[in-house]
Amino acid sequence: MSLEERRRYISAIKRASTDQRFRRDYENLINMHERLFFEIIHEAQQFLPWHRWFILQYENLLRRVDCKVTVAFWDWSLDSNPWDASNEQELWHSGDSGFGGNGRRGCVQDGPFRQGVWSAVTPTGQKCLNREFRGIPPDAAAVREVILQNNFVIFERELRVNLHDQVHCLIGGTMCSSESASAPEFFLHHGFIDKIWDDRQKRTRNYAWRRESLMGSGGVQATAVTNLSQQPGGVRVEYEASQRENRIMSRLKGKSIEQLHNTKRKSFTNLLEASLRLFQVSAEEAKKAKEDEKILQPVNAG
Ligand SMILES: [Cu+2]
Repeated sequence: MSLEERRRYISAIKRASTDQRFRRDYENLINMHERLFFEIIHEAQQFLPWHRWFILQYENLLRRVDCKVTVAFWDWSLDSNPWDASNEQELWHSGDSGFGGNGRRGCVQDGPFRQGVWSAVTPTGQKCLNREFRGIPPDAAAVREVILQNNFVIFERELRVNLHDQVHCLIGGTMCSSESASAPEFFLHHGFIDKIWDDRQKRTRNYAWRRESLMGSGGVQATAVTNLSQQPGGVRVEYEASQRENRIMSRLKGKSIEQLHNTKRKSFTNLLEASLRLFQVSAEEAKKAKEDEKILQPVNAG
């Protein structure tokens, strides 16, 4: 996004979360995620379609504020220094086109969502937005390995546990809690998780979703959101790759999982116990995720 687009996106979030006209709907939406946190929305059965539906509800709300806004995504796999906030181009910059940076004693102290200027909505009241950056997210080669996974059950688990759960807790603070949806970066992270699912859907659709209602959706079927070009309400979604992504992908495309695994690259942070705990990953699933991680990590750590 250009800096101007980012400013516009941020001001739409701020208006949706503070303006009387939108505030009630915003609270209801954000708090729904907290209420359902320990239900099947974070299990294989509904994780991907539920969050795709949830992003769309959020986008629909933002579009009532500003009809030209769409939910953006943050590709954390492309940043060699993911927590950099030193210049305007960085997500975590303190200016009005950035999301602000790391918390100090928890609370975020700079940028448009800083303490005293903006509060996170939670079921128990308003709180400062918390962040506790730590570690290195999985890199582009690891993400590519996940996309190349032909077995849907393994793909879904890697995407959910190794990528999604993990990055929630690498950002830390609010994002590593059941109140995570109240952090504005929640939707940037989920936009990217959804894009990865879409990237695999473009490769193969070797999985049929069950006809079942998504929790709390008032009857929207999981199957109603699986095709990104035909979302509820006549919405068509396209994820646009950045130039950076295209550049990096031109080096990775055509490589097998095995070749990616053997490519010399930097390793990333191993699964945090905090993320396994938060998302209540079962002992059996955690064991498999740790096995998968050995394949996603490079054999030749640079
Ligand atoms: Cu969630």
